[in-house]
Amino acid sequence: MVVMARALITGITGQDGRHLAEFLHTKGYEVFGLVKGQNNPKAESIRDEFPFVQLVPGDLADFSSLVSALEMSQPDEVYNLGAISFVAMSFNQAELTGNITGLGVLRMLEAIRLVGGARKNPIRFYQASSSEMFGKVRETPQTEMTPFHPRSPYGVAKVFAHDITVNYRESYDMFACSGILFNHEGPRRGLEFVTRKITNSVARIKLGVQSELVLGNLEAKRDWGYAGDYVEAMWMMLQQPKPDDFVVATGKSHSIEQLLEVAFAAADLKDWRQYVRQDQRFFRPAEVDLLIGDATKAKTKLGWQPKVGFNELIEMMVRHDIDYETKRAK
Ligand code: F7E
Repeated sequence: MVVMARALITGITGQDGRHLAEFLHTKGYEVFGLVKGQNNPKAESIRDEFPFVQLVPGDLADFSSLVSALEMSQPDEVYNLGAISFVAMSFNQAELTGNITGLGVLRMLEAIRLVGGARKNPIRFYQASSSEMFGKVRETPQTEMTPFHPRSPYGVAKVFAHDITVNYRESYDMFACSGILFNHEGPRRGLEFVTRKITNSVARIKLGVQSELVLGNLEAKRDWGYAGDYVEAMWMMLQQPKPDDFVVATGKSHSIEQLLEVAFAAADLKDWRQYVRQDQRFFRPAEVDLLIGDATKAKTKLGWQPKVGFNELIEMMVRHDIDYETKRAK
């Protein structure tokens, strides 16, 4: 009898949770997704789009709910993708961000120690670490060895989460890995993030339902890759003989201005400057100016490679948003 591997994903309703659920399903996994709240509309959309996912109630703010979720799902692998993930929001809801994005990881590690301790095969744990931990960067490009200097409550919470994951690996010999993922995008990205905000606005401008696009800092540079490529790296990390941490990035950086250039051109709109206005409201109290990752370790040890390039990614998102907005207008 073939026994299917079992995976529990937190953050199943987010962009990465959806990509990972799909990916693990194609690999033959039984997929469980942690969903919080009562009558959660996002959980409903998971039921509709991914009927193979078994939803388990629980919240990263509630330790005993994590214990129950692990007992219910009996996972071989836990992917912790759940977080308050919007950097701008973390400045206004710093305590909540610390509690979910930071302490939530400690609760999950403790729950795994408690429930997984008695198992023959230890539960393997993946933590979604972030390039935001590098913040005011100490070196370029950034590697697994680059010191952290976070610039937001989100970044600070992710540093705690990263360090506690390393600490549990070293203290309790847990199979715990962190993927230090640089920005990763796609049509499933939330509209609050800059790539999707731009590609969706471009689509709406093209269709004549929006006239301007209001943004913050256009000079920031990010290493943007495709989310579908990045979830494969998460899975690869948990298939290694030993747990470790890996940077996942494309190695190429672009400014928001370059992003605007590519996005407007993808919809045959000339001169993005005539549509874009800057407003103080979208600037952050402290900014991360430049991120560019060196994924050599992931390439050599995991055999991971990004497949989708920057222009291809933005063009894919603009195409998707033109379709999406055309359907919405009908
Ligand atoms: O901002 C600038 C903004 O919100 C990118 C998350 O997934 O990646 C993401 O964090 C840049 C920043 O992503 C607007 O100031 C200008 O410099 O798309 P974002 P992020 O903050 O880089 C990392 C790896 C994560 O871990 C996070 O969870 O764009 N920017 N004008 C703007 N950003 C937004 N959102 N909206 C604007 O109007």
